[in-house]
Amino acid sequence: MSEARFSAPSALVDQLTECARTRSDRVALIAPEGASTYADLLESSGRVAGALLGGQLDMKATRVATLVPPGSSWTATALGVWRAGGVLVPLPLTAPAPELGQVLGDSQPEVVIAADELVRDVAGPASDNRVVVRRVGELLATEAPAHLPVIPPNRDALMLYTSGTTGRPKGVVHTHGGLASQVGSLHKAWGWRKDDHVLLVLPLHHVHGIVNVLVCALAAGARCTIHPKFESTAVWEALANDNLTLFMAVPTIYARLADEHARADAATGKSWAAGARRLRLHVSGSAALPVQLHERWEELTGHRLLERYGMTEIGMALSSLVDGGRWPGHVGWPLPYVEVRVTDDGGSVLSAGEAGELQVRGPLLFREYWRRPEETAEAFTADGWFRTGDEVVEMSRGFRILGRQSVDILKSGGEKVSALEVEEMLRTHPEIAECAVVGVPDEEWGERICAAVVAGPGHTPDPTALRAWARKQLSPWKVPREIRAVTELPRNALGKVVKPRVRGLFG
Ligand code: MLC
Ligand code: AMP
Repeated sequence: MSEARFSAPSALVDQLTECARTRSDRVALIAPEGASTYADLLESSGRVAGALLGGQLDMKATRVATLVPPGSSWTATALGVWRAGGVLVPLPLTAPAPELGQVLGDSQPEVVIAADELVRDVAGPASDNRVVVRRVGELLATEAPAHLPVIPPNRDALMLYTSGTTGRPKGVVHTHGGLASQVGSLHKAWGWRKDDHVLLVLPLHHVHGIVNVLVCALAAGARCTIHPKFESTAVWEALANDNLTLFMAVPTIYARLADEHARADAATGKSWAAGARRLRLHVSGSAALPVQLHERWEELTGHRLLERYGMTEIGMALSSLVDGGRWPGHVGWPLPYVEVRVTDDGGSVLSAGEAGELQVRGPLLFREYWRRPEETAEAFTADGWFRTGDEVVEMSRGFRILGRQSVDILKSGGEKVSALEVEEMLRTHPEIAECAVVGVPDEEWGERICAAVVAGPGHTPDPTALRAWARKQLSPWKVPREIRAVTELPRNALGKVVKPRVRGLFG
């Protein structure tokens, strides 16, 4: 059940810079700012590194937060942070001020780099947390230094915030060596090559967009076209006209694309589908892909989606095969350098065909939850396996993901949401006495976040006003799409809220 062949990792930043040097005059990125070659990227990231170092020799894992839209500036900034020896903390672009403040307060960066148009969004949270804001344009105009530090593989590189079953989102810390292993694993499994051309439409605050798409492309010497925000028509046009070879997205995006295709006139639809057919691989992940959608995509484009399973803490763990071996409802087998096992509640290892928790081991894994030693320790078994919290079963056609062990971890449009975090926030509203947040199966979003609320004495909360209020506190994907006032929450004999019954309140 495992494949653990592995050679010692190099630092991700070395892979990226070495590859960029050999591919210097080739186009690396096609972004809203224009096309840039690998030489341009080395030059611009050197400038960012120089500006961040400001005469120091090495940032020595100082955190650098960024609020920059996907594009060549984002890429130069990320590579610049890594070349200077810093740790990249990419902030979600649409997070409201309180969430930006939480991440800045927890990660304690020295600086937040913001795009000109986003400086205003982060100014308040940054000043509350005494973090300096610098404009990306100013960094890109600095002179690149003659020497940059040597970065060891065990140096922290990337911190991504993820929701869990307890408390506020945690910072997941990946090292340069771990990320190099993630990239090496996907290069090997999916046959990345320098003539690949991938389309990026995903946000750059997750492993999916950062590692699987952008960094894998750059470390292969390939080309990445960047759409800073997903728009279905623009994606179809790119599939039809941009000579792409790879496309990767979450199921919600495939569903939206299929719907857009259904709305198009016959000639347009035909040219879109013909373009999509020419790619070598279409990949889906980050959430369960409904079998019906898998089949719909195949009918439309002739491609069986390659499904893979991953997690912020581990990168990618399971994947269907590039050459055959793709079955609807199955996410394939362990990727290179990944060991997996399935255990029961008591920790005994189960055999193929038996359902239990997926546990993962390997050099790709995160190093720690930032400054949370207890939660880090709890996430691993005594013998060093990471507990994913996902129920799986190994079948002859690959692994099947059966669902989360916790009812409080939800996935909406590929974004993870903690029901407890949303409940905690809703309870701070003066008109709400109690509430329960659940994920309701939904064709477009996978799960739709819904909240049942019990009003405090003398109050009649208005769901529309509540949603508007929640939008100011929470990232858009955490805001309940439906809020229903109830007189009481369904509870069991012990007084505990019964979430499946709450789910039943929503159609
Ligand atoms: C946006 N909205 C969402 C949402 N994203 N609501 C629920 N869930 C989401 N994920 C809200 C908007 O705020 C808006 O609210 C309404 O939905 C419509 O907005 P939109 O403009 O149509 O949505 P859009 O911005 O296009 O976003 C949809 C999306 C995006 C699917 C493109 O959510 C997305 O990029 N998801 C991918 C996330 C991802 O990369 N996950 C990987 C995690 S890593 P209103 O109120 O105004 O109507 C991981 C590991 C692994 O999981 O295995 O990969
Ligand atoms: P995140 O923590 O945002 O990285 O989300 C990781 C979670 O997404 C996993 O623990 C799974 O529950 C879910 N997930 C990722 N890929 C898949 C997939 N292909 N099928 C089903 N669930 C998935």
